[in-house]
Amino acid sequence: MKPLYVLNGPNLNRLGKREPHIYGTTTLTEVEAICRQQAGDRPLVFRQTNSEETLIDLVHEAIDEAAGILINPAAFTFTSLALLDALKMFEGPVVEFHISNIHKREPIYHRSYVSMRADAVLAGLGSQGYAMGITALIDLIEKRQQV
Ligand code: CA2
Repeated sequence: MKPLYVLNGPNLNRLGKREPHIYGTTTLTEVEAICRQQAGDRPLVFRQTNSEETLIDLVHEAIDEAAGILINPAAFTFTSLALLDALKMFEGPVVEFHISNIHKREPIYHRSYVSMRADAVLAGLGSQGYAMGITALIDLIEKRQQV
């Protein structure tokens, strides 16, 4: 079975340690455990990087390896056409995930390039919401297999 890829962008390695009023107190290590538990028997690759280049390289790796991608691109959501281009090369389902509700925030957080490729977007469910992101991704993968 091909793995699910869960990719996390810049600063998310600090999750649970700063701005708990926005991002909560759950750490990224705990998020990984949540994702693995929700994925059940499905293999899962979980990565975080602060580098745009590395994030694009990870999407390239997923193009060859992954059944689907759940991505929290963090600030690259709003800036990276290169990330959008890489995601467009991926043929499986893509779920865009944000811990906070980006649409409730300042206007600079409202235009997501990644949403132009994502099959589904989840925002505002907190870190525990990664579990729902995994369920949504598996659902999208299974629906494609039925076609
Ligand atoms: O809500 C999200 O998941 C975001 O993708 C997080 C990004 C932010 O740029 C997006 O607008 C929404 C940034 C996360 C900043 O990382 C922190 C991690 C821990 C504590 C404070 C900030």
